[in-house]
Amino acid sequence: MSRRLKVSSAQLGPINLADSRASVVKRMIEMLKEADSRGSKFVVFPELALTTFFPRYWYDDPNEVEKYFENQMPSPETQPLFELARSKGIGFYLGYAERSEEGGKAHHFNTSILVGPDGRLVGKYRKVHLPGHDDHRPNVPYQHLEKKYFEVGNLGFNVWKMFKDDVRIGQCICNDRRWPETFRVMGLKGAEMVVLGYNTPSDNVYAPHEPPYLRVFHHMLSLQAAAYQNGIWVIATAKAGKEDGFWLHGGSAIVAPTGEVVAKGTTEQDEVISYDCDLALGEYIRNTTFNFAKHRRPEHYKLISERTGVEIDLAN
Ligand code: CDV
Repeated sequence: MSRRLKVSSAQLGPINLADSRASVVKRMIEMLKEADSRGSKFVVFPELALTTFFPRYWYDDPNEVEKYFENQMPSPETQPLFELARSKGIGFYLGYAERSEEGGKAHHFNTSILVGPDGRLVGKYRKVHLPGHDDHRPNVPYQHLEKKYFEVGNLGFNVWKMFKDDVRIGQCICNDRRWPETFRVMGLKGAEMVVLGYNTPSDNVYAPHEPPYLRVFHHMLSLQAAAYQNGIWVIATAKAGKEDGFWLHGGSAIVAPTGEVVAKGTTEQDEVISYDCDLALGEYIRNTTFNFAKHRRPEHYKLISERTGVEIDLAN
């Protein structure tokens, strides 16, 4: 019997500041129903899916930013989504801003979770690669303050088994997808599929000469390279469109282990794309070109885990 998993990526269009969580969850529920009508068993929602992409805004008062964070998951507003998914036997990935109390202290993370088809929490991830800055730069059209509002994730990159076929699924968030190390760690842990959500501005405020088409090209390049180089399925879901005038690109995609794009969003609105993934497809890649056990040479990769930034280090 072949192992297959029908997945859907449920892209969200813009969420403006005035939009309530309840209204967003309503939209997510409609997309979950659409995914169910197509026979999907797994739905991937975006990064920070419940609110606008708030790290673009500077808040002087730290208490003001607390309104974007969830103290528990499921929260009262997301409970209907969890209930519907469980009643339909659908698992999902959800990104949100997490506030947790640990060691008597409040912590803030950019988090995603995997929820099983029985409604139970399977696994949690806290974003490792936080882009942007933590200082105030009022002279740019928008800021990117993930380094101010979130701590670096402390759970590492993990892989969990899900669904009746024990599909090995890893998760990461947005900027993580640009770093090959993210996927290689999960590849080494036996991932067959990696899922992620993202919020990516269409313009690069710190390099304004970069055109929007290049932003989408680099996004796709990262997904396709990661899929092929690890022989895994990659599902990536955007929050897209103009949030109070700030433009996030779409391009939600399902990428096969061959590196080929098998489904891609065509809008910057709420949109579901689906594909029936053959989990055996990556095996030949993982057994030949990227047979890690046979061909990797970690003795020559040490610098990757020892050095963060470039130090000019010439051999002549
Ligand atoms: N949410 C993100 O991590 N966004 C980044 C932007 C800032 C480049 C990304 O890598 O898409």
